[in-house]
Amino acid sequence: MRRIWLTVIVALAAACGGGESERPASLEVFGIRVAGADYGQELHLFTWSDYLDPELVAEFERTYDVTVRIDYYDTNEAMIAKLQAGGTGQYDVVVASDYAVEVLRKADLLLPLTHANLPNLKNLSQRFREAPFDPGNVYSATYQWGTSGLGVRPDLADDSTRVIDSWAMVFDSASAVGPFTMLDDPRETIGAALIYLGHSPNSQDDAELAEAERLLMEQRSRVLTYSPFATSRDLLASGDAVVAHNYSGDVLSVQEEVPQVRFVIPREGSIVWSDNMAVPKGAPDRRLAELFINYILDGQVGARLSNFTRYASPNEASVPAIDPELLSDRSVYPDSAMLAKMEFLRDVGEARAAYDRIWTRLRAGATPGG
Ligand code: N2P
Repeated sequence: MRRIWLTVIVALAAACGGGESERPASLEVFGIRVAGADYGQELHLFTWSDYLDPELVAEFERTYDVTVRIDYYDTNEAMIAKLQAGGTGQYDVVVASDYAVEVLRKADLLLPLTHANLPNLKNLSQRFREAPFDPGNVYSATYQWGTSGLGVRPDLADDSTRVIDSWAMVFDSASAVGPFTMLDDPRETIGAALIYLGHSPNSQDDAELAEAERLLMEQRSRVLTYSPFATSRDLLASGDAVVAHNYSGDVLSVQEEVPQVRFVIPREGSIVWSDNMAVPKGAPDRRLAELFINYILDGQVGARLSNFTRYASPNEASVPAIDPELLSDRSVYPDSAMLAKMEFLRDVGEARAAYDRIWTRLRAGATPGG
């Protein structure tokens, strides 16, 4: 029996006659009491695609008698650009990666979270309550976390014994095992090159960035395509790509269809990231935004979310209900030795322009005529 339904207290039935809404005057669920009059009809969410179980959306809609409208993006840069171009007033909740929270906060595009409306914040594990990009969850609450690495099809490799846990499979032509894709994402792909060269993916050093650019330019003619994570996932599933630079969960989700797929965290290190829920300045419905954030932070809901996305949960209260196979998968939950070799992306401040220039030069020549 679901505890949440037992704790639903419907204080008053909705006014009958003329009222079209079935919303109760007040309800208490997921640890928070709210008056039906305190929030509107629609939640506008801006997030990565394939990142939210439709059943959770339906449950949230039913519980609060609202409609959820979702817009999707493929990279933090696309999301930031949209919010900077006046998109803040369009969304109640935006999901942003660690360094992107920093960028949005510095651009003054976020509202502080009302902690009194978020009792489930306590469920976040300590490392996500004190994350360096937003200590104390002043502006953000973690949604999911994961790593970036290489999805591999050993079954299709030229020689499966040459499949290794190294970025060399994409950066060193002699170590290639088949066609490969790179993420169409500046921080991820420049970051991977920096890591392979032994540098930090947050480097602000001109010489290191120039070295990374040379490596990427040299690699370019061998890249099957620079693609968003969803396309990379599909190319790995179809076998067009034998190696795909991608995020952990989007690689693991291919296993349902193609059990041979593996996610490799390269031995040189890689990027660990978190995605976080935040409320943009100008959000049409801040109260509803916080109801949604609190809902996602519920222990049961968080477990269902991870079981759907195949990403790691930041929610300690979710652990007992997470699929044990997922929980014991070291490519989903890296051990401390692996985590020690991984770095979170940070806002690189002034060096943002240098990353942009490298990316523009790289991508300008990426496709014939492009
Ligand atoms: C979308 C997951 C993208 C997460 N399926 C990247 N931070």
